[in-house]
This record gives sequence, C-alpha cells and structure tokens, in this order.
Amino acid sequence: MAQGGIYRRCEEPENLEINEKMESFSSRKAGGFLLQHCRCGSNETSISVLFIVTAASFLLWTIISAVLISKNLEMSTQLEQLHANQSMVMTNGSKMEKRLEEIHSSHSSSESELSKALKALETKYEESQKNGNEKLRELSRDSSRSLAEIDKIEGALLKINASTCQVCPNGWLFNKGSCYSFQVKPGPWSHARKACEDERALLVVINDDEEQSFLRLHLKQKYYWIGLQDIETENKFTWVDGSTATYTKWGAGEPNNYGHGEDCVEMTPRGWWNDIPCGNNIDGWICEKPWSC
Ligand SMILES: [Ca+2]
Ligand SMILES: [Ca+2]
Ligand SMILES: [Ca+2]
Repeated sequence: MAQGGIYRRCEEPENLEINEKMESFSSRKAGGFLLQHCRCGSNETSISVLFIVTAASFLLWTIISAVLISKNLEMSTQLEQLHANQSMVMTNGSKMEKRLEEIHSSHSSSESELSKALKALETKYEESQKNGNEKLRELSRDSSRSLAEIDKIEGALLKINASTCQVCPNGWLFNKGSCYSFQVKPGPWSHARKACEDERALLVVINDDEEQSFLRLHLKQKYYWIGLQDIETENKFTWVDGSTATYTKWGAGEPNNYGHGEDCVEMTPRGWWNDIPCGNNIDGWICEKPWSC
C-alpha cells in the first residue's frame, strides 16, 4: 500500500491532496519522513529510500529487540538471584530456627539441672539443720547430765567436809558464814574485846539488818557489848575491824554521849543500840569469827 501511494504521487501530481494524506499516513510509520523529501524522484531512488527505511526499521527493531532481550535476560538473572537470595534467607531462617530450638532445649535442660541442684541443696540444708538440732538436743542432754553429776560431786564433797570439819566451835552459833558466841560474863568493854581476841574472834561487827535480826533472837533479856565505839573521835563510830559504821540500829535519842561521855556501844535486850560509858559492867558480850573448815 505504501509503495502504491508513492507511485501515485509521482505519476499523478494532480492528485496532490490524496498524496499528501498518504504521505502523512506514511510519515507515522518508520522512515516516513524520508518520503517527504522525495516528491519527484525516480523509481529507483524511491526503492532505495524504501529499502533504507525498511533496513533502518529492521535495524531499529533489532536493536530494540536486543535491548529488550538483554533487559529480559538481566531481569531473569536478577530474578534468579532474588530466588537464590530468598532460598538462602529461607535456609538461614531454618538454620536460625533450628538453632533457637537447640538453645531453647539447652536452656530447658539447664533450668531442669539447676532446679535439681537447688532441690538437692535444699534437702542437704534440711538434713544439716535436722542433724544440728539433734546435736544441740544431745548436747543439752549431756549438759544436764553433767550438771547433775556436778551436783552429786558437790553433795559428796559437802558430806566429806561435814564429816571432817566442825562448822563452828562448841557453844558457838552459825549464821551466814560466821560463828557467834554470846558470853554472859559481866565486865567493861575493853575486857570483852580482849576476851574475843583470845578466842581468835572480834567483838561482833553488825553489817546489815539480817545479822542484826539473827543476833536479836538470842539476846535472852541480856545487855551485850558490841564492837562499835567512838573513843578516838567523838561521834565518829567505828567497828573493831576498822570499818566505819554504815548500818546502825540506834535506840530513840541515841547516841547521846550522856553525862561524862559515852564512847562504847551495847545492844539492849530488845536489840536497840545505845552508847554508854566504856567502863560499865554489863551482862556480857558477843564475839564473832568467820566460819572455817
Ligand atoms: Ca558481822
Ligand atoms: Ca561518845
Ligand atoms: Ca547513850
């Protein structure tokens, strides 16, 4: 059809309008623009141009096809590469999943072992605690037995001492580690003091209310010298052992140092203390010495 159009344009110039339309139609195809410059050439020229156009079209088509094929191959290659990458990713994913499973399994195994070890430790601790408590009870029993044995030994020792020791001399009274002798022999304070010393004793030194109460029980309505005096310094009462009087049991208004002076102390039948002249001859005196075996 294109060739017919060209022939008509060259042979029938009067049909210019038709030819122009044909040229316009041909120009929309490959190489059509070349026909616009061949209005009145020879047939050979037209054929050559047509050949050139056809060759150029073919060449262009070939190039485009080659480019398309190349692009297609490149895309295929890329697609294959993507498939390969996807496979690799999937393979790696599977490996990672497997590794995670292994780690999880290992973790579960370790946790189980730790749990077992912890239970074993708890069991050992409970056993140790039980054994420790049993040992403590045993020690406590041993301690009780030892204390009982010590008590027995002490009792035996006391019996031995009682059989070999005389707690106080005959006629002396025992109280709280001391022996007391109530001597009913009239005489002054200095005589009483010497008489006690002759017995390896002292005129009684009354240290507290307990001792005072014990002595009061044995007065038998008599007056006795005790080891208290203020001979050296008026109103500074000291005991025969050199100690200062801290505990006292003075009667009402005593000590009053009455008359020409009163520097020695007696115990009245009711147990009260009274300062009187040291030279008075009263009923007697009380000696005291520590208990000894
Ligand atoms: Ca005493
Ligand atoms: Ca006095
Ligand atoms: Ca007096």
